[in-house]
Amino acid sequence: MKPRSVTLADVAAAAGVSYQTVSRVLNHSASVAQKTRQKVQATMSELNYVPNRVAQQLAGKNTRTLGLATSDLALLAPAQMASAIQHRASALGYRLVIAMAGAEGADGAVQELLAQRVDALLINLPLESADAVRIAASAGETPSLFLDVPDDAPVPACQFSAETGARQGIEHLLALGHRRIALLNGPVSSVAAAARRRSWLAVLKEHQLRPQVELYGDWSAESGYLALLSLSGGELPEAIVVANDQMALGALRALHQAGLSLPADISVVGYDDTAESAWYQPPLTTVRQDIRLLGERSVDWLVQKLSADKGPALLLPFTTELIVRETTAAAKKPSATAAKF
Ligand code: IPT
Repeated sequence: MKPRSVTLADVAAAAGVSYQTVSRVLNHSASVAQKTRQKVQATMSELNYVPNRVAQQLAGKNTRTLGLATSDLALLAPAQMASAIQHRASALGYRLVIAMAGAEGADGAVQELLAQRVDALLINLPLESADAVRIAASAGETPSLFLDVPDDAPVPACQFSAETGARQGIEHLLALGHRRIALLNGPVSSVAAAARRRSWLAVLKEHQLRPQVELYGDWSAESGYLALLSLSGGELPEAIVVANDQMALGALRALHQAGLSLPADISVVGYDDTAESAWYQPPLTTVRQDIRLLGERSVDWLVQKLSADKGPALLLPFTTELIVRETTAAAKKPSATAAKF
């Protein structure tokens, strides 16, 4: 016979507290004294008590579940964001349900999460303002926080200023004396990629410069590698500013294969500073978005919104930081730089 599973009432009896107290501990209520909480938790683990989340959900209005609709988790930045969000959510007693946007796009992913009765939504998908507004409306009462929308989108958003970030990368190259600068842009479908490109072009214009060449990739290392191969035979730029570190990784590989050494022959600056970027060869100079911090703050904001009568203040854009490592150096004297790729 299957042994009877341990119930909440069993825990209450063994810990010598009421049923309600055990329930409050499970729901992370602040009204339980520290000592009582510890006693209840110790009893739960002694008895191997496994809370029945489904029953809890059916009994209450809240499911203590957050939903994350995200870009493809095969990409490092969204994956590291999801990791930070999941850690923070569990620390605050929330479960996380993830939906990657597939063929159904953002709307499908959000509907899938709403069907699982999530309390609130995080949306890390590149969305134009009008799409974000439509999705926020389709979520009805469920609070939503957007992580990849234009700066002026009229929805709650938590993100880095693409304008400042892109400026930091390219101004670093200009300050080192580089003038013949190539852009390796992200995909045209990305709002953030478009914003980074706009900012690079604006900075170049301020210096009466234009990009030597514009290349496009899809954020992956392979696309960065292939984009650089298309330069083959042309005049080598002095520097390349890249819309993310993964594409920079592929670019580094192509440059290495062409027999060029960094930063002596060419400078490269990336964008993101995902955890791997310090381990590239050479270690990558890049613009850091503290993705972990952003993920944590996003969860905090939503949880605060769920628990307070008055919503928390709107989040201001986060600031990026230039991290100078070993892929950038001062421009050479003009005569030495007109090498072919
Ligand atoms: C953006 C990253 O910078 C880029 O590397 C790529 O992973 C992209 O996400 C995927 O959508 S960060 C985003 C919050 C603007």
